[in-house]
Amino acid sequence: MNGRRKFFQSAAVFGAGLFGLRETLRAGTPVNGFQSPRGNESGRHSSPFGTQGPHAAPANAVVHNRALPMVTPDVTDLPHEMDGGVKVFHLAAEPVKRKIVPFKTIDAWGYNGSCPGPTIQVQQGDRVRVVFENRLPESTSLHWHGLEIPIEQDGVPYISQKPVAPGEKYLYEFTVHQEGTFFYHAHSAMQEMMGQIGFFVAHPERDYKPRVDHDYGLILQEWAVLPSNTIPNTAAMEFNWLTFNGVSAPMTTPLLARLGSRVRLRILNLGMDHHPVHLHGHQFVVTGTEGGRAPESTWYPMNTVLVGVAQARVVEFEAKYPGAWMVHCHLPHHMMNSMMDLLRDRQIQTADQTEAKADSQMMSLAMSVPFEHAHHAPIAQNAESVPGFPQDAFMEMGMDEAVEKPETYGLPKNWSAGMMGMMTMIRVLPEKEYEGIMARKKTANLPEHEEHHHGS
Ligand SMILES: [Cu+2]
Repeated sequence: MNGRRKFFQSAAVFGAGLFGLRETLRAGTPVNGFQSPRGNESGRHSSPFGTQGPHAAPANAVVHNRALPMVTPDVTDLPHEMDGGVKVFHLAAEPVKRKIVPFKTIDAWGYNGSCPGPTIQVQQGDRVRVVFENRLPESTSLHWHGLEIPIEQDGVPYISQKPVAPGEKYLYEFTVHQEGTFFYHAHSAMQEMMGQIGFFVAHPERDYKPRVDHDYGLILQEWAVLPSNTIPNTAAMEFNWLTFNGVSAPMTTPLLARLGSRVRLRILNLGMDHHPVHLHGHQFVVTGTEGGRAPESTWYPMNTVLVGVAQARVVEFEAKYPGAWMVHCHLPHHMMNSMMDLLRDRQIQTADQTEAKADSQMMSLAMSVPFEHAHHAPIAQNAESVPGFPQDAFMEMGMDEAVEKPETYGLPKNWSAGMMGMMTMIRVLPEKEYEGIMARKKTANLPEHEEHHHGS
């Protein structure tokens, strides 16, 4: 016991000074700057679509400001410019280094320095042009998943277009007559598994009812990356890293909601598995799919929604209860990070395990990772004699400081030890606390972010 206590103390000291954690975090999360600061959370006061949209609200419509934009935590929005009545976006497919947790960076492929790619948001009825550039070492194309557009725009190599060769540009242009949660992706299976996907959200011409106060998007992805390796094995059928918007818990940025507000969550899956996504403490209704809005007559209460491959599920709920509520895939192995990675050549075995061994494993981890605190919850005196031990005993690692950001402000100490894999939280906050965090975000987001902007 004594030995362990000592180890954990020294691990704490050792881990604390290792890196400039803030820098590590920022540098590893590409173009994480402008998803939020103005308007998104307050929602009612501004729109990223400005007033220049080609479609004035019909005279008889209830005019709030248009379209509360969706926020994609840990992923940025793709800006556009106007060319006459056309919204023009620039999208480049390219290799991306993605820090998925503080101690693991992978070589994924994505768009504009981001994996998943930046979120495209348009208004139903918009004419959209995407100037696409291929900076990958091989040919690719862009498929617009779920959109009813002419076959020439469908983005399937050889069938609807010539593959876009490395270094080439390609123009996509179409009118979006639908509303809903769509996505873009490469139409090549292995490229999809390298991360080539992004949201394409079409906001409805008239607001959905009831209106929501917060709108969040999560992309589910899975990766097979061997220990001490950075390149996903796209042929693997077993996955050891599971991400929301390209990061695993506890690096996922918590979603924030005002107490009493209505929240929309759009969940999109492109991988090899279907994911049952569960929300704690509240019931939700499924208000839409990858095909658009679902009629209210089809809504019924639930708290776990199965998001199948190539599907989107949109859920809404009233944030009635204050607290930090988990949102996570409920497959047990998807609620973990790859321990093999941390232990490298060693591994936790459910036979022949001793505390001393576990301690030495934790030590190897603490020395390679900027943890300020490595620990595990109490175990029984006779734990080692109980068949099956250990299970979760050595998995919990506090790294609050390594993943600290305004959205984590005020969480209980070691909160990060309880979060792994495809997991985030929605923090339902009373007005004052909510505004406090918003103020912190504003300060944190302002100047330095520009320096780390990778995109183009
Ligand atoms: Cu899952």
